[in-house]
Amino acid sequence: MGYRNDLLSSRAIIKHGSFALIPPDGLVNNVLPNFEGATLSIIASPKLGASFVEYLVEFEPGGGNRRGFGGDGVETFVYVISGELEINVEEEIYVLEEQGYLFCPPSKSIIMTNKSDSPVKLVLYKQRYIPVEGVNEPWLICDNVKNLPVVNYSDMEDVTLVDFLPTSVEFDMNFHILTFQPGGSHPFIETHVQEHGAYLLSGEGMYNLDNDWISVKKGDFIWMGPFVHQATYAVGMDPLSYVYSKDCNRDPEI
Ligand code: UGY
Ligand code: MN
Repeated sequence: MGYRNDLLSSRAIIKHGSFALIPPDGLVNNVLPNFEGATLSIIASPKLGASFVEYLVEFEPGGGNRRGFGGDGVETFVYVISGELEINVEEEIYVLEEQGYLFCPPSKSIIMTNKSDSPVKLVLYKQRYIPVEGVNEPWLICDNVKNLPVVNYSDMEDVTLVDFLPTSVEFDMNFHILTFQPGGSHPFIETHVQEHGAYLLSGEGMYNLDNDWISVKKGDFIWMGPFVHQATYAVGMDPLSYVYSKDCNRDPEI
């Protein structure tokens, strides 16, 4: 990297407990036990105010986590941005290609290995599962976004939505992809109890976060905390698209 060649500046905005915009250029590598051959950044954690932990991970060929990630009440989710990843859950083997994903229920852990000869880049996520009396544990889901239905979002043709997990009450989280054609926007500014961890897969937009309009683009990560204002206009030439988490199906504790 070497010496700086300009004034130090950043588009990052960190508002603990409210929202955060984390562009890729400020990310540093976090070394974690059991992750080998990995370049990894923690992009959301309870220290920020999030109730989950999210990571951007690149495993080089031969890299992985062979000790097991998640389990003991912690559910996990993997989305492959590029490359190919092998995941073992107990005796089963799952091979995730680009846009492949896997949700692992809280009683099981995942073993991740890059058996290919190119790097694999993924979004990794974990959250403590909230059990409910009389409701069964969720089940493992592994699929590829290419197989999922794409539906119009809120009766608009220039905004589309993909849901990754069943809307069934066993699941207390979901992942989705929202895509806005240039000029497309949310129909209103949302304010809701659920949190999001959103990784921008393509395009550019003006995003309203806590009622400030902020430029965002491909490669950025946005954490949206409970009740924070949120909505976007897509700008530029390419569709604005992001893969994001959302907690669901649970009555808050009092
Ligand atoms: O699902 C959502 O709440 C989504 N519409 N939020 C967002 O895009 N910020
Ligand atoms: Mn939302």
